[in-house]
Amino acid sequence: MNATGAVNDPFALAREAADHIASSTGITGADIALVLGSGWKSGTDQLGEPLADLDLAELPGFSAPAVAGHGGRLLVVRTAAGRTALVFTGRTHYYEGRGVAAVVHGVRTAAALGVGTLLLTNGAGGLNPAWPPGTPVLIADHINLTGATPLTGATFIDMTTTWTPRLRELARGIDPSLDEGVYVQFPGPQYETPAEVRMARVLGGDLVGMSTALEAIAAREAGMEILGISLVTNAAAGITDAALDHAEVLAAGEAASSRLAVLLRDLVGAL
Ligand code: 8IG
Repeated sequence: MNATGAVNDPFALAREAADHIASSTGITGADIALVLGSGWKSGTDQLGEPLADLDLAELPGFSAPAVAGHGGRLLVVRTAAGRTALVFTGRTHYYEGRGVAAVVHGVRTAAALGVGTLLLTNGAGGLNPAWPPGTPVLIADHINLTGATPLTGATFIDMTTTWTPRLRELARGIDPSLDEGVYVQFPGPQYETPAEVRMARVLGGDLVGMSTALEAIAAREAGMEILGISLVTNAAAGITDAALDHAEVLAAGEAASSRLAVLLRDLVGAL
C-alpha cells in the first residue's frame, strides 16, 4: 500500500478484484475469460447460463468505459460444457492514460481466478481489401507498436506461440471461412495516417487497432492460452477512399452481430 492506502502491486490488486468477484458471485474460480471489443457486445446472449452480472467500475482496479459503444460489465456465465466463463464487455485502452497495468488488470484478475484460456476480441481496421467491414479475422500473431509492456524487470517471456495454434485450428474447424492476420497495436487514440498503414503493411501487419497486444503479453506471463479474433469494422486509412468514423465502426458491429454471436457461442462451447 502507498500513503493513500492504494495497492501498488498490480498482482495484489488483481487478487483483490478476484476475491471480490468470488465473494459477490459465489464462484470459486473460472476456466475461460472473454474480452469483448468494439462490435462484439451483441455476442453475450447465447454464451450460456448467466450466473452473475457485475458493474466493472465497482470492482477493485477497474473503471467505467471511456468510449461510446464499449461496455463496462463483467458477466459470469456457465457454458454448455459446464465451464465457468468471465465475460468482460469492455476494456481499458492504453490511450486512456491510466497506465499499462490498468490495461491488463482484467487479464490478471482472470488469471487470479484460475482462468487458463483467454479469448480476446477487438474491432480493427483491415489492410486486406478482401475483408469488407463486418469480417471476423483470426489473430495469427501481433506486433506491439505501443512502445510499452505490462512486464517489469527481467521478465523474459517466450512469445513464440502466443496465439495458440491449437485454438486457431479449433476456431477454423468451427468456421472454415475464417482468414488469419497479424494484428498491429498502435497507441491511438487517433486512427493511422495512410503512411502509417503502409508502414504496418511493410512490417507484416494485416489489421490495425488500439488494444489486445498488451493484454496478450500479460496473458502469456500468466501462462494462458490465447485465441484472438478481430472484427474488421473499417478498411484501414488509405486502403479505400473513405474517411474513418467511429459511427461506421459501431454500424459494422451491428451488421455482423448475428454471425459474431453464433461464432462466439460455438467457440465458447468448444473451449
Ligand atoms: I474499430 O482503423 C477500429 N479500431 N488503430 N485503426 C486503429 N484502431 C481501430 C481502427 C483502425 N478501427
